[in-house]
Amino acid sequence: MRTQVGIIGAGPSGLLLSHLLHLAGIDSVVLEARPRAYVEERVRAGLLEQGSVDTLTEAGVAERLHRQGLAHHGIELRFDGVGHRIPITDLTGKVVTIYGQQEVVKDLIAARLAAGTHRGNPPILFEVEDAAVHDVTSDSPRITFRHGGVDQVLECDFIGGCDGFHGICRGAIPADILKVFDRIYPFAWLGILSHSRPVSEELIYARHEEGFALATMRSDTVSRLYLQCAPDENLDEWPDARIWEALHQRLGCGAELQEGPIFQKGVTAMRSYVVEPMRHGRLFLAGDAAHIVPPTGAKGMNLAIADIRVLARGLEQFYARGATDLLDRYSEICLRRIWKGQRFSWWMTSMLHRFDGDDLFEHRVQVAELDYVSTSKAAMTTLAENYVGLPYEV
Ligand code: RFL
Ligand code: PHB
Repeated sequence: MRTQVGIIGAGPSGLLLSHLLHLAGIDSVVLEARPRAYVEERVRAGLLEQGSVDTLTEAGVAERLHRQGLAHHGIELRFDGVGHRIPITDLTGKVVTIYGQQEVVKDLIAARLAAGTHRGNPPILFEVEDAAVHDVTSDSPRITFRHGGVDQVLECDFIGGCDGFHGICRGAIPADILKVFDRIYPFAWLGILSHSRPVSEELIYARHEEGFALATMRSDTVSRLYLQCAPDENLDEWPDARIWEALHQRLGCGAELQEGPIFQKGVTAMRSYVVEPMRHGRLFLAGDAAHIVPPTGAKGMNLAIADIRVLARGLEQFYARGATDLLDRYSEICLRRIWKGQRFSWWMTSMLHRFDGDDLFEHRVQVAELDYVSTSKAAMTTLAENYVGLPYEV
């Protein structure tokens, strides 16, 4: 097989890259390890920055997003049992939108499949095994893989390494070139989906002595709720009743926290991780393949979308007029935004979680910071402009 851009991974990064390239008349093939149903049902992020919504809208894949997404104009910070609203839209003129990541993925897969086979190539191959990248520092890199029991080679001009945190592309950059920045937090999030009315119209981020809690949603009838837990938390020790009890306690809620059937449960590790550079020869890493953030700032999928904007534009300029300047600056441009996203995610995480329960100094400083952020217009604006997303460079 031969294509212009070979892409590994059908998450938000790989699918959006493939779609934006298609709009620019550039061919690509996406190779995905999992079945289609699996990637379409994988429950993850839910909050889109205004710029992410604009990007998907301009790309023509946001019709359902505009119908079903929930626009939010503020968030609540709750500490010492009292809620404080941060009026995001009043402070920034922008909104954030709740729309499940798997819905974005479904919309992008539908758009790619609708485009059909091109020059004999399918837009996406699911259930690909043993993908490996070769000759990435030459002008003709290759991806080898197996599909349906048959060994295959995909020859291309460029490779999009969009295979997430556990993918293989990052490992193709030699260790003496790759710098790794890593911080692992001493806690995780237990997340659930339940058929119940959301606690409030807006998200509630709660700091509590027992640990952090977040009340978010997917629709008017589906709640998404998170609890800080141990990194090695055993879900068997969390029957539904214990989850509801902890949520009531940490959110400080009465009847407004409606209990309902829990239909999904999972534990997510919390980590800040970045590699530099994000490019090696003709291999470009994007999204979680190059960086992950703790979910407290809701930045993961949004940073992935921002990377892809730069990469797609760079490839467009290359194919239109042989220009490489944007591709050459890909890593540098993306990393400037990524590090600001890292800083914001780390800061939100530090302010809201229980680290060492016995450290009363830390406790007082956290509460002072929350108090400051919810009373100073300057501090609130800092939170709000990061939360809705900083302006794009490209
Ligand atoms: P993905 O989505 O992990 O997709 C990578 C794809 O590559 C495939 N793959 C391979 N395919 C072929 N061969 C191989 N060897 C392969 N290895 C892997 C995988 O099967 C997969 O399909 O990465 P991508 O596209 O970069 O997207 C990143 C986002 O998924 C991630 O940043 C967000 O989910 C993070 N995140 C959040 N981000 C937000 O912007 N807002 C949020 O509100 C938010 N909340 C969250 C989150 C992540 C969470 N979890 C579970 C990690 C909340 C949670 C709980
Ligand atoms: C979500 O809706 O899943 C969500 C929202 C905000 C966050 C993290 C997750 O900070």
